[in-house]
Amino acid sequence: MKLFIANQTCSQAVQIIANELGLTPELVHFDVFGQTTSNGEDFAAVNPLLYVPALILDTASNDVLSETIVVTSYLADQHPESGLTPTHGTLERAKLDQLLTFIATEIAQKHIPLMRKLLTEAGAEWTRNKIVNAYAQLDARLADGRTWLTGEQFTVADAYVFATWWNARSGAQIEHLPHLMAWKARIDARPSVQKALQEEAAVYAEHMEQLAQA
Ligand SMILES: N[C@@H](CCC(=O)N[C@@H](CS)C(=O)NCC(=O)O)C(=O)O
Repeated sequence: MKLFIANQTCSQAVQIIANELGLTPELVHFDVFGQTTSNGEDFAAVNPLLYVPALILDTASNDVLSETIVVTSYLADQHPESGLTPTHGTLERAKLDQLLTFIATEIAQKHIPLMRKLLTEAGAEWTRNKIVNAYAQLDARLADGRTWLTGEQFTVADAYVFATWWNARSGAQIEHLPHLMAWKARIDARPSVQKALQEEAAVYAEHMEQLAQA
């Protein structure tokens, strides 16, 4: 498999899940600003929307999966024994999908115009409040002492929140949320997460070096 990632983006969620499963996709870095890839491939041919993550599967027709929720859930579903996703069709799964959709729409996508400084002052304040409220919902889940967002089992939802932890870049203040901050310390220490960050940094540095020498 080949996974297209970008530095400090939601593609970390797929790396984390791959690491949890012991999968080792080839990592290709996409520079979202210059729009080049670390292996010279044309990323537009992989995902015309130019969004990471995009995963090329080892199927006969090299199918491409995109959308963070879909890629992470697909990989986890191939390994049900991992517990990273509950079984399709169960209420537990519906609740996980509800949480993943919430993370995508209320956290991940709301950060992007803030990070790109595309909003008016009023728009930025409204959006930051929405993000803080969304994180407060996650904090409230964790208030009962659970280790991970859905209970004692680490899931794709934990990986997704980690991968979109952009509050410092967007100016959303969430340091007052104690349960969420404790969750962050736990996930920072997880080996699959540390490996993802190290491998992302390595492929990013290699790509930047190539560009500097070009
Ligand atoms: N709907 C996609 C969006 C993914 C997305 O926003 N990717 C960002 C990085 S987190 C990206 O590739 N941005 C490139 C750009 O905006 O040009 C998903 O949920 O995976």
